Amino acid sequence: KIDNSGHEVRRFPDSLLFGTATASYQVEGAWNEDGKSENIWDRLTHTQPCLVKNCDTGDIADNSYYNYRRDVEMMRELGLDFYRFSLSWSRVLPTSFPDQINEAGVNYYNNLINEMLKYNIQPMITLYHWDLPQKLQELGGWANPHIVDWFSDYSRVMFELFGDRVKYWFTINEPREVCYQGYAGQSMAPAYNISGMAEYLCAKNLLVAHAKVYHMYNEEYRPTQGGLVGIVLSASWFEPENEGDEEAAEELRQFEWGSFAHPIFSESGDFPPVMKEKIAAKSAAQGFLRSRLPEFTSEEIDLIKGSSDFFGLNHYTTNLVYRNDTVNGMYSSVSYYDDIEVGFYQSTEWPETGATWLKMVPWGFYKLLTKIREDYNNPPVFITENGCASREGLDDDTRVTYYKSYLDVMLDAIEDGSDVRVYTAWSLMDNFEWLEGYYDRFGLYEVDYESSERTRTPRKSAFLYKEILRTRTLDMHFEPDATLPMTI
Ligand code: GBH
Repeated sequence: KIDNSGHEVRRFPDSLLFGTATASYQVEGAWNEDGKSENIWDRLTHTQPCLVKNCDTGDIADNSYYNYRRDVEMMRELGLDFYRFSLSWSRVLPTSFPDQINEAGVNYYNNLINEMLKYNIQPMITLYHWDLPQKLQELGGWANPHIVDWFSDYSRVMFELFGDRVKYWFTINEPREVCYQGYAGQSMAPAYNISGMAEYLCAKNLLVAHAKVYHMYNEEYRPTQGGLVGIVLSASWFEPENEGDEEAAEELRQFEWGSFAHPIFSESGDFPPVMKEKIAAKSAAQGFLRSRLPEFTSEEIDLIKGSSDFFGLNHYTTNLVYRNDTVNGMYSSVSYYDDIEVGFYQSTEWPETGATWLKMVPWGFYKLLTKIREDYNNPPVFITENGCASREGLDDDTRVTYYKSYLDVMLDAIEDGSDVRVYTAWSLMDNFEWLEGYYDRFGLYEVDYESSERTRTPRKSAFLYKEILRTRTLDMHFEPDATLPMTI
């Protein structure tokens, strides 16, 4: 289709929903107010402060606990169909358990939900976006199999409280980051750093917990509440560095996201075969009496298989992969990367954005969507996060180019038959970017951290997104202007 000025303009499917996302610890602030208890990010930022850039904390963040009306106003300015946010477990259940429900915390989420619904903006809720109550961490967190019950009980209370109005639920955001960064590594709370061991326990327990909650919703709440529930996986695209590296690239894909996608979305279920084989062989050679990758029972395999109404996908960037069986020069050491035996990096030729790990590689997004369609029998895909970082300032031309080019290839994948139903820009506004503090900015709106109001101002990309949502088309030549007034 050609517009008046002769440009190619592509139309999005009428049924595609557009929104933006945030997460509780990244935006809410009010870390110890109105009865909220401590979570693992409160603990990490307060006891190891300078692990985070500039020693930043989420104590105040965007102060959304008090600014929710402005947040909804921004959603209206953009013309969003939905807004994805997460619940702070320790805000609603300060003891971690359902014996005490914190009314003030519940009121906050009710106010936010009701304000959105007033303007026909659908709430999409993530139950767990990384801020585990500290008490549960001290009991082992996701490495303790009892988390299956803890997470089920918490989720049940949330379905009871909000499920009359909320029709889209995400159980867990990015198991890969939860387990591989938080338990194997130390770039996420709780920073256990027990690689080759803790992440696999975490993965197993997390998948069972997710599946239990899926079935609980499916059997007990769906009949009356009628919503959808699924998981959100992070997946980078992994491209072989050379032709001979396809096997290495595929193995990395299976470890990085197949570990969570295969048990849920494949026909056979269970962890990916290559992951089971590699870890079992490594474990035996290292003198372990059993594989460091725990096994599922056949009941658990069946429970997990098919336990998501859609493939929730967070995608940001692409890496090149090569075979490396002397990872870090420490072949005999027990670790996740030693189990995989690959190395990866980003090409210096790819355009940079404001985050060191995030280069702009739209064709990787296309390849990933194609692979999901082919490997998992074309599931409905919800893009639950996509976006890039910038620094301060309203002229975020790189982000404008990023969104145009990633949406363009998403349309290519849809034309090929990918069943993409939801697209979510990360993020509505700048927020606490975990170990990067407030340095990496992902917002369509800039947040002024010098102002006590945490003033929000639309960037160029906000005007682009608004135009895309208004017209439901993608015009590669549209040039947004951030000096215009933003209207509703
Ligand atoms: C998402 O994670 C999160 O869901 C969201 O909360 C976050 O704000 C958003 O992305 C933006 O980061 O190469 O060692 O520096 C994305 C997961 C985070 C995985 C950064 C790769 C880089 C690790 N990615 N991480 S490193």
